[in-house]
Amino acid sequence: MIKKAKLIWLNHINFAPRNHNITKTVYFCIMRRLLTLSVGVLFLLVLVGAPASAAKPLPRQQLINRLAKIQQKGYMYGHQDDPFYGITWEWDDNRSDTYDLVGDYPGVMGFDLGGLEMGDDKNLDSVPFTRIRQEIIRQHERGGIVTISWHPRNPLLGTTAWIEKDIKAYNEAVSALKKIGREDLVPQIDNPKNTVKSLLPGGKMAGKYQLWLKRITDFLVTLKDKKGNQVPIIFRPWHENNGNWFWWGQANCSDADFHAFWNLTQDYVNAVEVSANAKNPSANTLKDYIVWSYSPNLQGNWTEEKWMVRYPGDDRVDIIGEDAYQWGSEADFKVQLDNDLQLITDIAKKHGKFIAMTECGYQNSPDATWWQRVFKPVIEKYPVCYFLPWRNYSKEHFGASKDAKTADDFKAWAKGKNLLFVKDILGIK
Ligand code: BMA
Repeated sequence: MIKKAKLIWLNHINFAPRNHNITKTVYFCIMRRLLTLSVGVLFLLVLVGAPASAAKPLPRQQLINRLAKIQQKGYMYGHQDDPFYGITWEWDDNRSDTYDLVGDYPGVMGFDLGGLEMGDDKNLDSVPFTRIRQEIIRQHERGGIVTISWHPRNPLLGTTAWIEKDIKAYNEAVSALKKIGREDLVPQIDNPKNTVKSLLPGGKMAGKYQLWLKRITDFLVTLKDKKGNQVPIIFRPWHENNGNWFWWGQANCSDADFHAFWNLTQDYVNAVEVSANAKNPSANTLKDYIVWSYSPNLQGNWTEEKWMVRYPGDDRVDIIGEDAYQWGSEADFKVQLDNDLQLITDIAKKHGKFIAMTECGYQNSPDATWWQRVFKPVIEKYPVCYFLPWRNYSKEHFGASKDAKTADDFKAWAKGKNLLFVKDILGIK
């Protein structure tokens, strides 16, 4: 394009001198030579510059560029565990609540690696990792986008990701044992608030955490398309870290330890080598395939200063997400969501990042008009790149489905131009 544009410019420029003291013939002869010379130089420049300009952007950059273009068009629908089960079915192949309702797959599909760190065959929601791998590749090959979260167990206590629940269960067991006079059976546990610290270099569980990271990355490097190329992903570890429910939450580890932990995780993952990509030889570590998403939970009254306390840094984050469910009243939810989206939009603009609703929904969809009446008017005020309702299964569902009360409302929304599914983003590379 540049080459052509320059030539056009050379052809159109007015070379005629204002002062006619040389003949026209001599003048045009000189100008023709100059023109030939310029074209030659231009040709050489193009040749010399060729290797640099031919270098393809890294796959992670391609995904970032694609997100930017998609965002111009609208916002994508995302859904957790979409192809594994829905409100009324489980483990069918090639089935999706989203597809059954709107005839297309979510633009973004979410998958969770919780349990992989233990060497388990299935994740915390009973999805076999072989199936997760297969569906990640399928989503990529159909032209959709993949995001991965991780709810690992507590490495110090050997329990779950939910430290609050674990401590409650422990305390209940202790009082039950005390009641029957069997204090001697009370298991001695480490202080749960030391969990993150124990994983850092020099910590009691530092070696175990290296093994966990190895298991996670051993899986990530197997995400290859039919041509053997690594699948680019959005990775979203240590989410909802401003809450107190996860062991990496703000109430359970210091901000300094959180930063050290994020960096340790990211630096390990990024450095892992992947097999060669013939079309893009410079893409050779996981770093080149991962878009990093940082996603605290809905707070409703953030200040920028408070929000920034745990932000890993501009060189470490590409997407600023937020997990936001309506648990309480509709009025509170709307105000809180609006406040938070305003704040993260401002931060994202300043720092050159995307924003996304990395988890969301209203559990079991009790309100038939929730999507368009409550959720849509708020998110449409902001440049949200995608929103991802959590999983649909019989006991707990958040996403679109013909089996949910919200089916008609969501279907009507999906008919509009802004809500994007895989077919809507296929042409956007
Ligand atoms: C939570 C719930 C749990 C689930 C976990 C990980 O929000 O949906 O039932 O195990 O996410 O998917």
